[in-house]
Amino acid sequence: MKKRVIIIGDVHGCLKELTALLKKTKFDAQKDRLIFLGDLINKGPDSVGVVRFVREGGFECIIGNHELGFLKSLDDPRYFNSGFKEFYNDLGSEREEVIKWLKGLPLYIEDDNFICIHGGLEPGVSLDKQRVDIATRIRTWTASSETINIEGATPWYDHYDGDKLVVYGHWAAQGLMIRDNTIGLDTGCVWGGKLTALILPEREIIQIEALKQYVEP
Ligand SMILES: [Mn+2]
Repeated sequence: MKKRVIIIGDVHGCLKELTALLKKTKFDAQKDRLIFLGDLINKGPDSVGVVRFVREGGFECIIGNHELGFLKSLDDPRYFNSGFKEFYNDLGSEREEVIKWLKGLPLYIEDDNFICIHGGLEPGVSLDKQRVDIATRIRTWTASSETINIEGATPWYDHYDGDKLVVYGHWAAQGLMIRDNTIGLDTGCVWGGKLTALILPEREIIQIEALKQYVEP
């Protein structure tokens, strides 16, 4: 059995930072399990390179709202924005394979001791019933209206009382958020922040500073 589980927050095309971060963790593909929290693509300099690294390495990845949005935009031109167009064009000869791979990404990964999901868990909904549009985007939750992400509302994790550690990304404005049973790992690398890895079971945090600010928050 692999000894360490290394979980990486939102990469958004920051391949150089990813390479440096894995080096800093002393990642060993033979010994470590490597999991990505989704949002590999968009905003940053090398989305194709990041996807290639994860896909060709056979590493695990869950789907983020940016992968989901990209797949939706292929069916509905209204969502095919400049970022998605660039990624689509840059994929070149890999395009068909990558689209197939993205379509196969799971919404979550569940282990004996942890759950990985991009945004978070919709309160009151079991893991296997989580809705993809919500679980990839949720930050805050308002019980009465069933709406999500109203500013100032309660974070979804305030409603989570499970024993399994939930590891999520997506909330770069919040940054690294360590609680007893939830850990948020999106530290805004593409905004000039950091790229973060969590190592289980020790709960060790390892980070790399962004080389630059690629986009404005
Ligand atoms: Mn996201």
